[in-house]
Amino acid sequence: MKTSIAIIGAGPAGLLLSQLLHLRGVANVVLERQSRAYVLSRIRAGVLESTSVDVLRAAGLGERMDREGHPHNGMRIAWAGRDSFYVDSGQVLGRPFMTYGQTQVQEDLFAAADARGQAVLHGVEDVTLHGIDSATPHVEFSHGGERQQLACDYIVGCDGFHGPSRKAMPAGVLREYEKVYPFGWLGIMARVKPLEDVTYAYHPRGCALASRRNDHLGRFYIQVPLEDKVEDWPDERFWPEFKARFPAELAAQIEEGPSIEKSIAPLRSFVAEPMSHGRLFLAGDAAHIVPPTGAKGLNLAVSDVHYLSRALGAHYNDGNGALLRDYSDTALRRVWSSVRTSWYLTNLLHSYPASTDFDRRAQEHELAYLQSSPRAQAALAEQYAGLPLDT
Ligand code: FAS
Ligand code: PHB
Repeated sequence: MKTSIAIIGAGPAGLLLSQLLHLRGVANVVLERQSRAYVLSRIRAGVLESTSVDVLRAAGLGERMDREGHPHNGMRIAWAGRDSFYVDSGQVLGRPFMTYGQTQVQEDLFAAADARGQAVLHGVEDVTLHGIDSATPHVEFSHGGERQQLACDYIVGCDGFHGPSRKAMPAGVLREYEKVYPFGWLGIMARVKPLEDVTYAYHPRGCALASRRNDHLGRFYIQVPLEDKVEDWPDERFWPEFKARFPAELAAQIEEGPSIEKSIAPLRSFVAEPMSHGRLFLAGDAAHIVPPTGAKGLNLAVSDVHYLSRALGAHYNDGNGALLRDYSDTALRRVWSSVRTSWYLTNLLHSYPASTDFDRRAQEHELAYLQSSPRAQAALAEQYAGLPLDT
């Protein structure tokens, strides 16, 4: 098999890159380890920055998102049982961000791939990358019981944090930056009326977040100790704890109901630099991980492939390699902006086990300052809802 671009991974990064490359006339093949059903079964992100909405619309993926997605002109922060405040990103950016589930984005991406007759090979195993320092790289994999080769001009690793691509970088090339947080997030999905706003709560008992997928489907999270398991949190324990972390007037609006999905994820920040070497490029979680506090993971996957598809298009269509050469630096500017925002919000909104009284007082006064300062809120608003892609 031969193509121009070999894409490893059919998550949001891989499938969106495939669509964007198709629109620029650049041939590509997507290799995915899991079945389509498994990929679609994963419950993950829910917030799309205004810039991600633009990229998806430009890629011809806006019709259902605009019909079923929910625009938001800001998000709400509640803390320590006091009144909450609204960070008005619509006023700062002049446009809304969107809640629209990653599952729905993924469904739309698969539908677009089917519509264009895209080669997406599911069930591939033992993917190995070869020749990334040569002009003729290729990918080897097992599929349908046979060992196969995909010759290409470039390989793009969209295979998530645990995939083979980042590990295929030659020794000594990568610099890795990591921060592991001393807690996790328990997330549930429930068929209940959600709060109107994406609402974060800081409380000494821990962080909580109320989000939504549609008017009848809410997505709810609480900070939990790292050692907790899903079975430690039956619904009858979850709901009182969740509501205890919100001020009374918000807690009174929270509708309880049976969870239809429940999972726990640890929180970490991770960045691998550079995001390219020779003929290998990394995009999405293959290169970076952010704690979900800033709703940045999916949005960084979108911005990475926006930059990379533009660069590959310039290379193939205009013979201009400059954007490709600058891809890593360009993508990393936005990655570190989002990593910092996620780290800031994680520190602002979580109760750290090792916090001293001093730490807690300083945290409360940071929240009080944010609540009191339109300028501080404007800075957070633009970083949360969507910095311009080309700053
Ligand atoms: P993905 O991990 O989505 O996709 C990688 C793909 O590569 C997968 O389909 C995988 O099967 C495939 N793959 C891996 N190894 C392979 C191999 N050897 N061969 C072939 N294919 C291979 N982000 C938010 O913004 N908000 C959230 O609330 C949020 N919650 C999350 C909860 C969990 C449990 C997790 C794990 C992540 C969460 N994220 C969240 C982050 C998440 O949305 C990612 O940022 C997003 O999926 C990134 O997309 P990709 O880079 O495409 O990686
Ligand atoms: C979600 O809707 O799943 C969501 C929203 C905001 C976050 C994280 C997750 O920060």
